[in-house]
Amino acid sequence: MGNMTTTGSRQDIPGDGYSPATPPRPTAPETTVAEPEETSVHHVKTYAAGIPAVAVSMQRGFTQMGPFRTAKTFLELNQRHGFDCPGCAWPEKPGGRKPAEFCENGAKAVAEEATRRTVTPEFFATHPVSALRERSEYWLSQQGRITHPVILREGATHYEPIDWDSAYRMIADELTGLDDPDRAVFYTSGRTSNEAAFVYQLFARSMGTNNLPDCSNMCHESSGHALSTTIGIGKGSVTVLDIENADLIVIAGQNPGTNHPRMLSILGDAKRNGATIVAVNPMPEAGLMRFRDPQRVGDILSDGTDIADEFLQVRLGGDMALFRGLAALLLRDEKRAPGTVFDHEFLTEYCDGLDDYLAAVEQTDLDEVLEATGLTMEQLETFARLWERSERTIVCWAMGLTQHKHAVATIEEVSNALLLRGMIGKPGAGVCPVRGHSNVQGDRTMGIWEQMPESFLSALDDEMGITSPRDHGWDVVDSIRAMRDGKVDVFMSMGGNFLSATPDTDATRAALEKCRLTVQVSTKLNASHLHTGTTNLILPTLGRTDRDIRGGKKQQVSVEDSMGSVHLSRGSLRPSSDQMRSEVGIVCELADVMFGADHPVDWLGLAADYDRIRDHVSRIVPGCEDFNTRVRQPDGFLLPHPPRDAREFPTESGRAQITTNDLVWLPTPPGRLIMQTLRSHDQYNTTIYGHDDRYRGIKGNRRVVMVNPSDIEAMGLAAGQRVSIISEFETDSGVEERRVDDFVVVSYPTPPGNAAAYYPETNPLVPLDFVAAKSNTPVSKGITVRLVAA
Ligand SMILES: Nc1nc2c(c(=O)[nH]1)N[C@H]1C(S)=C(S)[C@@H](COP(=O)(O)OP(=O)(O)OC[C@H]3O[C@@H](n4cnc5c(=O)[nH]c(N)nc54)[C@H](O)[C@@H]3O)O[C@H]1N2
Ligand SMILES: Nc1nc2c(c(=O)[nH]1)N[C@H]1C(S)=C(S)[C@@H](COP(=O)(O)OP(=O)(O)OC[C@H]3O[C@@H](n4cnc5c(=O)[nH]c(N)nc54)[C@H](O)[C@@H]3O)O[C@H]1N2
Ligand SMILES: [Mo]
Repeated sequence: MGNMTTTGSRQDIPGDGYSPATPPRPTAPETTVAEPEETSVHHVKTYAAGIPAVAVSMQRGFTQMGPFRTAKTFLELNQRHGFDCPGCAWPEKPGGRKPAEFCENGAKAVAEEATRRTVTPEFFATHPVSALRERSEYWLSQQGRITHPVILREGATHYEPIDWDSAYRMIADELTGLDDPDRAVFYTSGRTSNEAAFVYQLFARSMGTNNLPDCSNMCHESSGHALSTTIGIGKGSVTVLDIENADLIVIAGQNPGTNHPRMLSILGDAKRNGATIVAVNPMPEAGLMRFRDPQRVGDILSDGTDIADEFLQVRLGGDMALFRGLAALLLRDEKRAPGTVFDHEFLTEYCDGLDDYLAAVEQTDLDEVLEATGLTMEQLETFARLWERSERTIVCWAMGLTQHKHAVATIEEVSNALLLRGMIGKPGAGVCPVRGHSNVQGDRTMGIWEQMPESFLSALDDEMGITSPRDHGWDVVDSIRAMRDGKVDVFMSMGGNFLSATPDTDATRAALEKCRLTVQVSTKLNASHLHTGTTNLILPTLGRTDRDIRGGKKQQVSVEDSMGSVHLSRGSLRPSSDQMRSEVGIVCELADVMFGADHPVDWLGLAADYDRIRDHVSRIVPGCEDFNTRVRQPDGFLLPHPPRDAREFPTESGRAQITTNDLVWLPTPPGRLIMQTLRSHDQYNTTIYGHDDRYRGIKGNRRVVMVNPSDIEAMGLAAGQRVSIISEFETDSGVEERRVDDFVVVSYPTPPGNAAAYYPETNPLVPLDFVAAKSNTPVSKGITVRLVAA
């Protein structure tokens, strides 16, 4: 399998030390949380899922929820009449859903939300904020669900309870008193439902600002930007059915075994249908290598399915060079046998920009490609051969492509390679940016974006009777800059953990502390509640799993998955406190206090019946017509996607754009490493479940830096040694440095010159101004660092 040399043994399943065959059965949820002690490093796993994954799921459920709630919760997860998994945005397979349509990490995400542990006013009375600041994100998130609205008043040492009406009054007074509505910023994290997202952006725009940064700015913004340019719509062009029917699937910069485990089942199906799968990744990720489907008895008993047929262990940031190199070989072969490689009919009928691009491809220096990618000519030739033979090619990607300086250009290069062979808008082929948060794509559809197009704004104004501002607002990075520069008084956050998720933690902390009022609508405690504006409010909200009753009616919300399919989600668990309110309720009640009864929007009416929100949306968002009826169909409905549906490209010229960019890659400077920040198997973004990274064989500590053994030796270090990581960032006035201490060096088969460490512990190393061209996404996967012995 490719050039993978360092792997663990596949026989090590029963004794891997993590996976009891039968999970323990505590009768009540556990309540004590210990901080971690030490690191140990085992073999890198070469398989994912299987029995250990099932055992972990059940154990997580018991620990957080107790047995009864566990059974109820897992039975309803991702079922037609249940709730949508808050874990990731991977779609459920339409039609026959399997009895347990979830994965180990979905189960963890659910257990974390449905936990019976609680953070009450008594908790806040006994824990001063100064003490909570010393705690890790792990400890904070393990305390459980926040039960009551609480306020941290100016100069206070503790949070204290506040009633909802006073909280709304305080926010409304602050917002009404602003000199300029743009002195307020409204952040959204991608778990927010369509309905909540819609009323939230309506609130911000009614107030007069487009300052609607969201987690997508740090996530797939580069994909949206690139695809809008190339195919005219910033969303993926394939469905699950396409994946099952593709004959070549390339998975670049994505770790599905951990972050989208349900994707592995579908990849397994695709393989059984004859697909070849190519993994492009600096890390030999377990999920890409071998997969045991816990839903297939045969797989559990055997070694499972080899997922990747080819493993291209690319250097960090080498993907643009890989796809340019591919194009160079395609051009060479097309010249040798004209008409056999390129899809000329497609190119002539649908595409612009071919000649300029081929002129650039002609100039490709293949030696540079090999240096940039770290691959061999043989691997590049194999990749080209697979690409040329494929009739139905799909490229899937995630953060490994989007979080680079040249992310937009890289994704445009991927798109070029597909367009050359006419791989957009036919069954089994296309682009597949795999989204992160479970509703991050839906939030955008509902208007959460600082630069929504005029077509949306004017439809919104006509339907709702408001006048939306037209100037673009601030995204995440620009919001932090504005806070830093004293331009923001009020920061509100609909979910998420703004402080820890954003780059340059120290700078962001200082920026947040400059606000007069910060407000978080949250389910669980996190660091953003502890480094705040002068006054801070935490408003406790219902999650996906919670029953939501309003106006005497059981409400349901909707979400859009990674492939543009919209469906309902209904929570059913009894909330941990009667003080929690739904996100929709919170926004609408606040708006009612703020705008009064004369406002053109009937805010309280919307909160009493979410169908009314969907009715408005159905008249504003193309493709959502008849929302309430269609979303109640068994699998919901699919939003239109002109390139996928009809090879129509809604670009300015009406044609797909083949784009030409200068080749960029990331050489490693002498004595330095290029480092990526990524997720372990035991976290959901900044919510840390535990300190093990099972598939990578790392146990007991997250403050580790994974380095190739040859680099460890060259730097005169040793595995297990404690180091500081110092990042270097060139500016006009010299090199800026940032530093984190107390990390342990782990010897790991990452490419020479490349390193990896976990997010969010390493976010202090990512400079605020180090962003991707065009998308403004923080460069979390390509920072220059040096390691210094402690
Ligand atoms: N359990 C769980 N599920 C999640 C999340 C979670 O935290 N936990 N987060 C959710 C969210 S918001 C998101 S966005 C997704 C994230 O899903 P991923 O994008 O899979 O997440 P990362 O851990 O950031 O992994 C990036 C992968 O890209 C590789 N990579 C890094 N740099 C490069 C590069 O330059 N080139 C290539 N080819 N590969 C590279 C890394 O080695 C790693 O395998 O997952 C979602 N699902
Ligand atoms: N260095 C580095 N930084 C990164 C990344 C990286 O790979 N490397 N990845 C980036 C990516 S892809 C993303 S998406 C962002 C994630 O950024 P965010 O979305 O801001 O962060 P999360 O950790 O997902 O937010 C967790 C918090 O959300 C709240 N929450 C959970 N569920 C709900 C809910 O249903 N409703 C409400 N109101 N609140 C809820 C809880 O209080 C919890 O503490 O981080 C980005 N930052
Ligand atoms: Mo994300």
